Amino acid sequence: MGNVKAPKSSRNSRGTVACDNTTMHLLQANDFVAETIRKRMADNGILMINIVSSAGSGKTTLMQETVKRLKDKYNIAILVGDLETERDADRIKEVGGNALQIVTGGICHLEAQMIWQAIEGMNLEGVDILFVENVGNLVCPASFDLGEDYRITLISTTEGDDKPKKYPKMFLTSEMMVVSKADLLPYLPFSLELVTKDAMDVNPDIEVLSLSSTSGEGLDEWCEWLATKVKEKTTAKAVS
Ligand SMILES: Nc1nc2c(ncn2[C@@H]2O[C@H](COP(=O)(O)OP(=O)(O)OP(=O)(O)O)[C@@H](O)[C@H]2O)c(=O)[nH]1
Ligand SMILES: [Mg+2]
Repeated sequence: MGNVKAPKSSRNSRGTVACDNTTMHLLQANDFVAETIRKRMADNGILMINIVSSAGSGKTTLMQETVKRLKDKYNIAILVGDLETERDADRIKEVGGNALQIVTGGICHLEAQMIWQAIEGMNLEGVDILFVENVGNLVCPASFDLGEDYRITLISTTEGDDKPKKYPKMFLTSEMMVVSKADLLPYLPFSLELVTKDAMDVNPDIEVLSLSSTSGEGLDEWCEWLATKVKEKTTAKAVS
């Protein structure tokens, strides 16, 4: 296999592949749809980002701030997953964002099939970035590839700095860890150094960025990172 990584659904923190069972077959079906989505995004040059975290880590607030800062530069579409209510999509629309709510009706994660159904009903013409705000849950969404280019895990300073080693699959399958609510760092026993070390022990390739949607610190770096990735995606489409 060389450097080829196992699909995200079957990766675990011990570097082995999960055994063959019914759940694995379901995950393989998910991976098939995810690859179809990935190809569609590549054909359209759309950067797709899956935002995952525990409930309340600041995903929707970050989406709102991202829309406010980048809506004149990029065409951004956002799919938002929640068990119930359209509240998050409404919050994003309030700041001028193009958002569509996926109500999972009790399911604790988004699956590739849900994304496929949602994008069937969307006009993706001219879209530069498709964000998916996953259901707030640090466990189940780790197993479901949605066809994204990047999976980004938010961990807020209020959750405690011990999460990467307690919920390793999420950090193992993410390309970036965003430490959110950085404005609260002076008031909390949260070590940026420790959370970074633990996340890199789990996944040595993970990028780390700390930011606050409230104070604005780190948001320039966040927007610059997005701009770099949009450019890479557009260039990849141009040469394909
Ligand atoms: N101090 C501080 N509070 C924040 C920040 N970002 C979000 N919050 C607050 O944290 C709470 C949860 O934020 P949301 O953006 O709704 O979190 P979420 O991850 O989308 O939540 P779910 O969708 O329910 O999982 C809200 O009260 C926000 O105002 C931040 O950077 N600093
Ligand atoms: Mg939310």
